[in-house]
Amino acid sequence: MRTQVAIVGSGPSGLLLSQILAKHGVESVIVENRSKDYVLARIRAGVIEHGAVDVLTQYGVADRLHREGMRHDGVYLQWPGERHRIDFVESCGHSVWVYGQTEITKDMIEIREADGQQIFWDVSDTAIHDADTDHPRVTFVDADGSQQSIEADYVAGCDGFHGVSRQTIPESVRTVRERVYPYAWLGILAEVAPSTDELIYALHPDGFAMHSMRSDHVSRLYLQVHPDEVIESWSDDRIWTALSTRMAIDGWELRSGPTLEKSITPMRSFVSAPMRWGRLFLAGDASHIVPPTGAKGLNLAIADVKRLGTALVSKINDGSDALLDRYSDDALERVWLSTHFSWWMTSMLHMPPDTDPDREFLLQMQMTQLKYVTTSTAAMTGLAENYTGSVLPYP
Ligand code: RFL
Ligand code: PHB
Repeated sequence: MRTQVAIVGSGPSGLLLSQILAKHGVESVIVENRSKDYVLARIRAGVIEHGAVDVLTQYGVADRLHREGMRHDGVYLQWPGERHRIDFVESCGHSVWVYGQTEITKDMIEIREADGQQIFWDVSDTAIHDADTDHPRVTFVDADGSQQSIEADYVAGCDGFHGVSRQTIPESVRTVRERVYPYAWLGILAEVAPSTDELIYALHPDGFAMHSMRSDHVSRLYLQVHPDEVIESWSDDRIWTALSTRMAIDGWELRSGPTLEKSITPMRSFVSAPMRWGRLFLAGDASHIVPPTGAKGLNLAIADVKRLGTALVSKINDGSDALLDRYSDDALERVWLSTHFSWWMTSMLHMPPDTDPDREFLLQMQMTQLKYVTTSTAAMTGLAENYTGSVLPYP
């Protein structure tokens, strides 16, 4: 079969790209190696920058986000005995929205399918061929076991960190910059009303803890754990006790409830550049990963895809190469800004391992940073403009 843009991956990046292209009359086909049910159930991000909300709104996929999402005008930073609020609106004039990535994905799949988008679910053996020529191809085995081939003008690699797109780019062309953190996040989704009006990020001698939410009756919470921990050794009781201890503050109580999901995620910063090789363009987690502490992963994916979609439309509809040629360099500017912010937030809020020879020094740096960022107007503004994604304009 033939299409204008072959999209590998039906996560937020691939779905949004197909939506942007369709709005400008450009045809695409998506191939996804998981089942639709699996993609619809995957639980991930929850915080959306105002600029990302604007992009989703502009492309007609944010109606439910505007009805059900929660606008947050600030965030709490905490350490034992103290909880401080950073007011985003006062500091930088912007807010963020709390609305699950699971819901964004669901909304986009519904809209794309209603629009007639071709999505191959449950494929295997995806491979990208001849991306450095004028005739790239994506081959795969479909859900029925038939071999398929898509000839396209361009290929968009939107297949996340473990996908095949990035690996298609020869090692000799790619530069990887990476940091693997000596801790992981244990996350739970729980059927209980949030115990807070805004997100809490807490540093505690037992490790980091954080309280987020999905709705007025579903909470999302995280604990710093050792990267080798297995979820089986964390009973609900153990998790709630750890959360209550690490987030304890006088006059406040953490409500607990049945867990709907729990999992452990390793943490890394990873950037592979360039984001283009010939007619193959990478977007989102396929090209870069950030630790979740700054809530940047999904937002970076949305910013990449807005930029890539606009550039592809400009080339395909108007014959202009200018935006496509600048895509990688321009996208990487925001990638590095968010990589820095996520690394900074992560370093400020997680307990260094007992084995770190610099542990006592690092702890002192963390407390100094936390006190500074919660008292200096300039430092608060820095956090607020990075957290809300307002340092750089959206493309
Ligand atoms: P995704 O979502 O990984 O989607 C890639 C899709 O490609 C498919 N795929 C393939 N398809 C075909 N052939 C192959 N060979 C394929 N290999 C893979 C996959 O099945 C999948 O459907 O990447 P995308 O679209 O770039 O989106 C990125 C975001 O999902 C990610 O950055 C965020 O979830 C990160 N993240 C957060 N980001 C935020 O902005 N705010 C947050 O609050 C936030 N919290 C989080 C997070 C990620 C987390 N985890 C589990 C990694 C919290 C957690 C716990
Ligand atoms: C979430 O709601 O899942 C979430 C919120 C903020 C983060 C990371 C994850 O920094």
